[in-house]
Amino acid sequence: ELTLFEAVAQRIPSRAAVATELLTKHRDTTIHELTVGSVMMGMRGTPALLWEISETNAYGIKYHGKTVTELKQLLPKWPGSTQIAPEAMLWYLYTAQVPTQSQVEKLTADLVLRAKLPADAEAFCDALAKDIAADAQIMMTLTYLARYSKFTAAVTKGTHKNDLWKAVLEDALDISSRFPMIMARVYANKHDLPHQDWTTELDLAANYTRHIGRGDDFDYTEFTRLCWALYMDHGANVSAHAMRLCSSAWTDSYLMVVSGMIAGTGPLHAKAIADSVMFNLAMIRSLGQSPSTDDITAYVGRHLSGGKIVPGFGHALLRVPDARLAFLDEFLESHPSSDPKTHSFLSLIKNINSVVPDLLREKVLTMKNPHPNADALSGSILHAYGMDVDFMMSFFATSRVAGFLVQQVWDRALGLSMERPLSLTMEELLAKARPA
Ligand code: NMX
Ligand code: MLT
Repeated sequence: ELTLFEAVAQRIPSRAAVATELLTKHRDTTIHELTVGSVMMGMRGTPALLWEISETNAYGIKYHGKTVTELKQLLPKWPGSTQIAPEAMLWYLYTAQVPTQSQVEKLTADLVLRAKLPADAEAFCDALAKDIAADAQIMMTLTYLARYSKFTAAVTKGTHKNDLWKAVLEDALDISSRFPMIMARVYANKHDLPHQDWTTELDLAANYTRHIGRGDDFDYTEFTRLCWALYMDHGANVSAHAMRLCSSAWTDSYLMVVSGMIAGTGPLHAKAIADSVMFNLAMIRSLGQSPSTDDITAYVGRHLSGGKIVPGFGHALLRVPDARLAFLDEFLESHPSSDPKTHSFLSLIKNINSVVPDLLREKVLTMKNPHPNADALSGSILHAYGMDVDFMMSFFATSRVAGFLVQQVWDRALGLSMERPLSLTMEELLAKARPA
């Protein structure tokens, strides 16, 4: 049975052959016409970045040709769990192969053993002031850990560029397990909980929930597995694009990951998860626990009249409802809360999500997709499980980062070039656009 390193090594020649064909036979073939709109409007719809791990378009995402629904049937799960094991998803993203249960178990044991932070990094993390936002503490600890980058060490040592992917894969696996470990450590520090040693008896999600004092809550662990498997990749979104850019310049994997997190702090991107929760809570404070549809419509209408964004709605790429939302909905159906207050809170969020699209259609005529995106529900479920809003971006970044690190390994395995598009002024653009 192959190890992950062997499985990646085995796949490289066939993928390198495709890259060579593209670069030799088809290098000058036109695949897209660039318009003024592409340049002026954030490159929407411009197919410009090579992506090895998924095809993401207006209709959703396929990982190596398969939908999440298909992968839910195919990929191994942990005993007693109904969710894709995130570690199995990770293996699949790296190799395009469905792993055996024992391959997932061995990968997971390896990840858990890598999770332990060096003592100086633990001390650094523990010394951070508790009132620094969780996301910032996690970024600071990752930045500190850059001194341990095996990729940087390999570059400094003068390793042949064809072999750098191996050092990136080492960093990638270290970070994929250290990230949730750091998040758990920061949570425990902020909540005065004792630290737990991670055990190879448990998968990453179960170690994480145990560390944050929620090991007995099986549904919480299941929700964690669901989200970590579901959010690993979504193509060239803002945070992944930031990481892709840094990766292209051989930035070390720890700092590259921090670049993605910084990009995620934008309210139009991952901060929308926390913002959606805060928006909903503010609405409840203003309208009470069971507002009518008319009350919700009037409240959101006033918000829109102020020229503000409703977090959790719209999408830059998807032109169909966000498939991840259906998975979150299905989770709520199959794991109803026994607490009536939580149950009614989540029912209200679902009601808000069903009322707002019509209002957006009416009030924001230019909006291309008024449906709720995954962020309209994900954070509220986490909130219902008791998670503080300043951890929410990191909770989802845990898996986005692990997924993007797969891409970084392939960036180096395929020897992709540094990103450096041309910039142009509006005058240059006008000169190109105006008829001669
Ligand atoms: N609330 C109010 N106005 C909106 C919203 C919204 N949720 N979404 C889009 N618009 C406006 C947008 O500002 C733009 O206005 P204008 O014509 O004045 O420039 C107009 O509608 C057209 O926007 P679109 O072309 O439909 O969307 P775009 O690609 O520019 O932006 C988002 C996509 C996701 C940035 C935008 O929908 C948004 O800001 N949503 C709220 C924040 C959010 O939920 N982000 C998370 C994204 C998804 N995710 O899963 O991470
Ligand atoms: C994401 O998962 O990053 C969001 O859906 C945003 C995007 O894909 O642009």
